[in-house]
Amino acid sequence: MANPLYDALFAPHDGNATPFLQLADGSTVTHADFLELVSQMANALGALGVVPGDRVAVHIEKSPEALALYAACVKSGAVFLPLNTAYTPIELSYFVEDSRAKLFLCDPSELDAVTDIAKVTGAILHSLGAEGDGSFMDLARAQPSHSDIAERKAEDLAALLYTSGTTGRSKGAMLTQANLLSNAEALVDAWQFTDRDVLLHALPIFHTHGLFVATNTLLLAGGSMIFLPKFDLDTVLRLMPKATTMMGVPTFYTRLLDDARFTADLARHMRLFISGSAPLLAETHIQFEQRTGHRILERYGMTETNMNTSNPYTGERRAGTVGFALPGVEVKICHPETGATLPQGEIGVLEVRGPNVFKGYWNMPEKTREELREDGFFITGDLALIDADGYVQIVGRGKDLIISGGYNIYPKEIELLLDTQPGVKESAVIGAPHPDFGESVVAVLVPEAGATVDLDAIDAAVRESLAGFKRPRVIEVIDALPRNTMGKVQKNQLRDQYAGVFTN
Ligand code: MCA
Ligand code: AMP
Repeated sequence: MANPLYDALFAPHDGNATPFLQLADGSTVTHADFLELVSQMANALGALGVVPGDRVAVHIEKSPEALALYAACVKSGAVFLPLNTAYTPIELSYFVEDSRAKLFLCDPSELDAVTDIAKVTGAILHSLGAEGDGSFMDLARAQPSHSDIAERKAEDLAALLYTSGTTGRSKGAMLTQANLLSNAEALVDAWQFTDRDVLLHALPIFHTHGLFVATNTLLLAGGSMIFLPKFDLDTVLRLMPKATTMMGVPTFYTRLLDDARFTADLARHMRLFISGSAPLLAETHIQFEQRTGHRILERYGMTETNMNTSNPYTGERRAGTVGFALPGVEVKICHPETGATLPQGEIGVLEVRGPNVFKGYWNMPEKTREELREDGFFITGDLALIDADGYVQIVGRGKDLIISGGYNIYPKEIELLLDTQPGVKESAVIGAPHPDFGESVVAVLVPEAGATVDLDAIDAAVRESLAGFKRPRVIEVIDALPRNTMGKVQKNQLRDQYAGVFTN
């Protein structure tokens, strides 16, 4: 019997009384404790009729139990489908329905709000709370603490992660066991993780960054994590002296730099700071080095591909670049229309191929064909160049995407909602530079002739439908959207016009 991901990440720690998770209150979860809970949860999944290949959708707060659930899915062959805790019930219904999840686990506090979703989709509904409470935990605790490891092949699905799309409809990226394992192996090697490492983990665990890049890498290396519910500056500053490494989005680093308590002394014993999910400003990189003596290591990835490139561990970590392709991964810069490979130094669309690249979009064969070439190259939609020394620079996005504090926001989803609001003729949503989040959302509305738009009502409608991080922080009302001769909205013009709304 084989289950490559479980065998590599989890099985080696079975029964070991070594520390795995150090919690904010000072308590520790050992590998043995963790894996015992994983077995109980795997048995609970079995008791609910979950079989290999079934999707388990989870909308639960970060906790050791939530992480154990990921491991339990791997162990029992289920496909783990984590969902952003900020999603509203309206957003959740799409994911549970589209994935045809067998089981939907929610926070105990939202049971009432999501009962209908389970009814309509036929998913079994259980709860799991951040304090280890909830009906699924009751079921798990009543189970034996040994469970079988489901047989899985390298190409079998381990996770389904939804990523928003330019049409406003999210796509489920199908990630195989081999995708996740090959990337964890590459990262342990590239960033020299060992069992002596302690990772300061303040990222959410419903995205690639906090779930796979952080957790899988540390599990494979045998290290431990200071596992925090969220990025809370005071807690991060308090616990940093116990860590050796940290992974974060650029907002983590700008928030640290904005606080005078973050000093070279506090970061003295740290081995490595890693940044990704959004561009790290060269200015942040430089300030960080001036303050601490550490050069942040920036890397680049996507939900569909895990990590693609990284600055070197030894060698120059170059500000404004995302380094070189990871071992086993190929990157090339292509012409946006023809797909032809461009000469070194030219800007084009970055394409990537390797064992890290996903299997395709769930139930969207056409989308898959559009973005994943027959020869295995995935079209990222990021605009990039490769400099004379081989460093990849992400210079922009060919896709209409806003990245706010590391969360991706597709304007189309917000525009579709705004366009249906009373008095609104049309809308355009853009990102503008934001001092804390890197970028934040601006909505530009055009009213129907003679109508006045009720901005408070619009804000309320957005809050009801969409996760808070997608909410436009500024709404501007104008007479007409700028268009080119073809009638296409000129978002670049709007971006220039509103570039200073958050910074001036
Ligand atoms: C929270 N809020 C936000 C964001 N986060 N608004 C805009 N952008 C955000 N990112 C809003 C909430 O809606 C709320 O608004 C208010 O801020 C306070 O919420 P809270 O949760 O307390 O915020 P926070 O703790 O300050 O969170 C900011 C954060 C967090 C720490 C930057 O967003 C975060 O942990 N981001 C990491 C995202 C991440 O892991 N990305 C990886 C994606 P209101 O008051 O109106 O209710 S994976 C990926 O991209 C690829 C694969 C890769 O390369 O890694
Ligand atoms: P996601 O869809 O959440 O996986 O986000 C992936 C996108 O985040 C990529 O396509 C890039 O646009 C962006 N991204 C991730 N890491 C970086 C980085 N280091 N620099 C610039 N953009 C990045």
